[in-house]
Amino acid sequence: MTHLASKATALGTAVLCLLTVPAHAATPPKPDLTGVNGALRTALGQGAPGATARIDDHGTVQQAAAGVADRRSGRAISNADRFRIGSVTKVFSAVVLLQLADEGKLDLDGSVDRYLPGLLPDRHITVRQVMGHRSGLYDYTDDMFAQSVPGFEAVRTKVFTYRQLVDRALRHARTNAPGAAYAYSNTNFVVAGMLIERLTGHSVRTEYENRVIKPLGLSDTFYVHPATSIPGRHANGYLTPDTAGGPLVDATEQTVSWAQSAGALISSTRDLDTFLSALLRGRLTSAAALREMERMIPVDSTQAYGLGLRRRDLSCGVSVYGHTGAVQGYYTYAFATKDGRRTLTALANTSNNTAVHNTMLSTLESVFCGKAAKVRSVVPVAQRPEDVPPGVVRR
Ligand code: REX
Repeated sequence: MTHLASKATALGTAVLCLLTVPAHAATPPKPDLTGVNGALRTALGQGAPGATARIDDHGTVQQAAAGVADRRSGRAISNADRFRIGSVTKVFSAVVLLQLADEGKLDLDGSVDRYLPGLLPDRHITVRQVMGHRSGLYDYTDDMFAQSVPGFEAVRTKVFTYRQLVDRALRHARTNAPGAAYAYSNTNFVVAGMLIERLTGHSVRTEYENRVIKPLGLSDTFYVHPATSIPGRHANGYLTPDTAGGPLVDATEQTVSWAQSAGALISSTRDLDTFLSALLRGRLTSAAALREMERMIPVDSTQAYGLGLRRRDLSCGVSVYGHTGAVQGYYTYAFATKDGRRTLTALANTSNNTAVHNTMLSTLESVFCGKAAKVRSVVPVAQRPEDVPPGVVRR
């Protein structure tokens, strides 16, 4: 064999190795910041006033931002702006519950009825089923926000008790028998908030602060319910109306009482990167509790759900862990590699806009699959996963 031929064979073997090593076992390719910037600009073209992304890759931070935080003043949006994180709140609630399990105060396989007697009609519903959206409890936000703008304006300044929210859910038939199927429902994480308050004797605010916010030094993270303002520098949020071409509604000021422990936290891209990395690196719970959180039930061909934690399987074979969030005016994307060493938090300051949502999801491809990302074009409505009720984007 000539020298050249042996080199060619070695190269061939190397290429073959690269192709056969399972992608999840390999280090993900370098983040593609050009792809991220392109996605943010596309989101602007699709109606988002502003969009940002912050990547922390083994301690190296890269940031991108496009558009405005405030349409009236025209102030540019940046990664220093705070915003409403919607369902990323569920990860915080799950962490508190898992810490309580670590302390021996909560049995994940115990019945909710054991801790909150008489709350739910079915005594067989377990804590684990609630945290994994397998309880069958109807999502009261489905009818609350059937009409996006009127639904929002009807609750913008309302203050609900947890029980009122659960009662709204119980007016509807359950979606499945306990444990029988995955069906995403905010009701589950309202029950989670009730469990936290019952087991600790404190508000969820106190528990988020003492167990997560203070220990990690998350200085942009707040639970202010039922106050309606975001403290300090923040991005305004703009709800897209259901009627095409209608004016955006500034939804920044609201109690978010309709979500509470299912979605009312305020944070920043930096704090969410720090939070997810700490969680996945085992700094917030025992290793055993983290494993429970990461035990996933498939949602569809590209997603799975654990306990308050989503997994998304990307086009290059890399899987990422975190959560999406959607409250009026804000789409949030907070995901990390399983080892917590690379994190992405992205934000668009609009919601109820499927095109913007799909574009923002493509930032995950750019960040975790790099230039090789096969960015999927806008998913036709008919192909949307089962856990997305009509009009509510919740992937
Ligand atoms: C509420 C309606 C959607 C939003 C919702 N939000 O369930 C929770 C959440 C808190 O963040 N879930 C996300 C409204 C999706 C998740 O878990 O990933 N939509 C809007 C409508 C639709 O009103 N008619 O888009 O602003």
